[in-house]
Amino acid sequence: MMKPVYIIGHKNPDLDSVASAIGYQAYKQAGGEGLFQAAVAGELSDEAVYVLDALGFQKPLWLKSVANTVEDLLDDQPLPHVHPETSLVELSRMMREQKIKTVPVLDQAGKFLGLLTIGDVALIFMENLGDAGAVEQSPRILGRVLQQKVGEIMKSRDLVVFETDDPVEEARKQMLKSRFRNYPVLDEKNSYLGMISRYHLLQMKRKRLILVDHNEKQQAVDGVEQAEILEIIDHHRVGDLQTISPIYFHNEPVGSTSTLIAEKFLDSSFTLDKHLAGLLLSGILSDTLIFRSPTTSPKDQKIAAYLEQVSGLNPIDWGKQIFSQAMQLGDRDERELVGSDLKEYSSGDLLFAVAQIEIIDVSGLEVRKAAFLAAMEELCQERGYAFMCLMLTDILEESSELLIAGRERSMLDQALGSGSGRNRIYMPGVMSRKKQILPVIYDALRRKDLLG
Ligand SMILES: [Mn+2]
Repeated sequence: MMKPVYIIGHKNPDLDSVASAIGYQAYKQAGGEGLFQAAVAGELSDEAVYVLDALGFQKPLWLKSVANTVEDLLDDQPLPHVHPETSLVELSRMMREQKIKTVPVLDQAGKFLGLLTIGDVALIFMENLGDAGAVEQSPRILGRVLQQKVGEIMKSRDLVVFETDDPVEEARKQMLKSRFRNYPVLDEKNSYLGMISRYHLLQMKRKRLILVDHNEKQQAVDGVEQAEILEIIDHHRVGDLQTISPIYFHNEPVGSTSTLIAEKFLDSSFTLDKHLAGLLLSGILSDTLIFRSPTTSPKDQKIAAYLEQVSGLNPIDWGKQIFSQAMQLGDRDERELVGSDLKEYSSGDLLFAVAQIEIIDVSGLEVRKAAFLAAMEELCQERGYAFMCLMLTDILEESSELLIAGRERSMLDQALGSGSGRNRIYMPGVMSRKKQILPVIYDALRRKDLLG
């Protein structure tokens, strides 16, 4: 049971973060350095679902948390087990030869039925011999005892059993309270996976991660502080994650992480297949808003031309198709839409969020703006954002309208707009959250700090 390295993007996974996770899994796997598994930290965006489906990809594994769980305590090799019809003679031999003190009893399908400890076995002998009084009786009694089957004497009640996704902290408390020597670990289908003991707490192997398309703790999968980060590949500002050892950290101001992943294939001898080329191209088109975003770099253009060749997809046509068909605006309420591409940020104790909706024509959203603002106020209340803003970005017109909410929204209004006190700011030429909005917010926060 080898545990994979998870390659995972940010929460509220967008197309670029999903494409780069899948792409980097293929790249690492081609390198043959071990087992890698693309994962996502939340429900996929409509756009990502649409593109994965169109290009024939499975949805990556959804990891709800990477906090330490009982799974991380298990040895790679599970210890031996017995079946209910195993005799006590066989069981005793096994315990002696393998030097084990607790043996699980499983049915033919590997489901857990109970267990036997060396103490249980000793007790059975002692109880049977107990009142015999006469030593000469003992061989006969022993013979009878040894004929018994494991199924008749195993313990199947009052056991402390763990499931793979139980938090380690919880397991630790239980172990200290109950003080058994060993504890069976089962999956949700009651299949036996191994045995853990207090010794395993010291040997715990944390979950291993490669982060793509983000590097801020606030945006990372829950429990990231307990995991081991092996690499980061990103194109955002450098945030606040800390690592214990030096790691491979590739951060470059290009339009998408998919660009960086595709470049790795280009620089290697690995072949990039047609579908994956299409997926990485989609990641670039999505993040650069079909090359219109000011984040677009010459490298994005160059890599996209290469991916166009391999995939046979025309970037402009395919890009428009992604943006026009992907977002299911009609089916979703305002709260869902605001949350679908929302990123949280922190500065000192202050928490805020910037969400974005990018579409071909935003005029259809006019009637929903009041409802968007109400949903945003609600989110600020619930999650403790000092303020939040929603960018309604019109890809063809190359502009955004910003809706702003929260108790400190006047700060945002002053930083971004005229300070007119309105909660809507029209910004021609603004399309990029990270390049045109975030720096302005951080700058305003910094000045506010300086002035006290
Ligand atoms: Mn990205």
